[in-house]
Amino acid sequence: MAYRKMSAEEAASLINDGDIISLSGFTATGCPKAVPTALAHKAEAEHAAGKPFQVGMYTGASTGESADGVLSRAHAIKFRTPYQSHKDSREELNRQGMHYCDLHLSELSQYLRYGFLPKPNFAILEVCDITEDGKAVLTSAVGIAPTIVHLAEKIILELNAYHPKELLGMHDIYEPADPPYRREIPIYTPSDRIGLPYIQLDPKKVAGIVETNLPNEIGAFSPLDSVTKKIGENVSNFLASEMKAGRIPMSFLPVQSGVGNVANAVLGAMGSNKDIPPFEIYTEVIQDSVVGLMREGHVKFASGCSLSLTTPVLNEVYADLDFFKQKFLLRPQEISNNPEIARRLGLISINTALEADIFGNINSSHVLGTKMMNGIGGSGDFCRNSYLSIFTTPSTAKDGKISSIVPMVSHVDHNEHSVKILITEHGVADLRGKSPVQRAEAIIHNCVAPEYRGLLTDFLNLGVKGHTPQNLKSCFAMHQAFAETGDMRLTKW
Ligand code: 0RQ
Repeated sequence: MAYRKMSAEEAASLINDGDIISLSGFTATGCPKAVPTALAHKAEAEHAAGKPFQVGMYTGASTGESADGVLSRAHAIKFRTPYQSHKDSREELNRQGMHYCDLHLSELSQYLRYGFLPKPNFAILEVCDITEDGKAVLTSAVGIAPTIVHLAEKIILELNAYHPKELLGMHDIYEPADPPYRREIPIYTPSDRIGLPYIQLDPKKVAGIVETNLPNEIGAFSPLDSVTKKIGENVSNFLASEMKAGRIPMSFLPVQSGVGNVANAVLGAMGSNKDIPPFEIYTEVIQDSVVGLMREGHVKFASGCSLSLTTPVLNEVYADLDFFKQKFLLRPQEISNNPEIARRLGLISINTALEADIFGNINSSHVLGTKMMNGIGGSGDFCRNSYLSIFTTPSTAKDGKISSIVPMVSHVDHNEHSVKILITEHGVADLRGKSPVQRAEAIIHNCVAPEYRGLLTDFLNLGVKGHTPQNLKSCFAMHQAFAETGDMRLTKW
């Protein structure tokens, strides 16, 4: 079958107001770029003509400037799930210009198959190759692509020459059956292959192919500072001590590590710790630090959902594809983040908190309780099901005016029952097997910044009776102080 080649504008013209589009990719990698950009222009033109134009949008995770950025600024998104991290999309949803459903990333594909959300009208995929009989090779991420090609009425392909066709073999495409027919997912080690190296789609559904040559849009990391470096050291020293204590096998366990600057720094520190043996990664985002660690032999293998690499580092991988194809495997997020597999493999999961409370609850998503930052992402998939769930955070934000550790989190993403370890630049609080008061003591003593330690100790000693001595009257006083004065450092409760 010969596919119809078309321009991005022609492809965008097929999409109507009220349609739902669904995109390949995961973080700003592997996402279509030309068609969403043309769609944003179409929306602007329609709005200028006084006509409504908005679409629903399903993605793997966040996207980049050429999808979330342009579409948010064009006010072209009505509904969005499951994760975003672009500043303009954040602004749009926080002013309630779009409805945003913040969802565990492993769940979206089955959510769609179960009919919990409407089926998409369009699946827009970035591919590096497509055969006449519909074998599509994805680029640097998988996301929800295997599911949306089946559910969508029409498929638009962006054939992006930036990514080599030789990526064939880096993906492992597998979609589980739905209950009551689902069986175990047969992954027993991070490198196990269980599916196909391409997506089999129906060529008859392909509305057109848009040819592009565009790089991914992953932003650079902030340089390591003394705080992120110390957090990294604290995590790696803690893991080495767990090994010595016999609670992590000498061969180590597969590691999952989250998004952002802190997560990138933590992995780097693990690689340079001599007491940690070479390890495997079973995660969703593979960030820059992994590539160096692989070359140095510290990371043996990485299974993920996306190569969330900055362009220079991705180019390095593409220049040495024979080496890296033996080392990386990209899976759908339904599999990379699967609770069954996280529990079976015994993952060590390391994610970043925006805020933690003294009793061990974590807020990963909401700034000061109301403003969405990014979303829960995969942190919930991993936190609840891993062998060891670690959260890291700098102890303060905004030059010490915010304590990341507060009496009660202003929004709960992960609760005290799942969070096992909290680590800041000051130290490690091991929460395993502790009562609420014991957890609070460990967190205040080991993790809280010195200038907030007295304040939080006094909070704990306010004399509240009960299993969890939470003072309901004062538990948000630090947040309120920040809202009123721009500083959480209260003088009294
Ligand atoms: O603000 O941007 O104005 O400087 O929050 O803080 O320290 O740079 O954090 O880049 O490591 O990201 C939780 C957002 C951390 C990320 C989060 C302010 C701070 C700064 C960012 P500025 P840092 P990082 C798998 C796992 C959820 C999803 C997840 C995330 C900005 O890791 O999105 O884990 N996680 N997925 O100043 C107010 C506080 C604050 C605060 C920090 N307590 N109150 N502002 N900040 N603490 C991957 C995927 O799911 C795809």
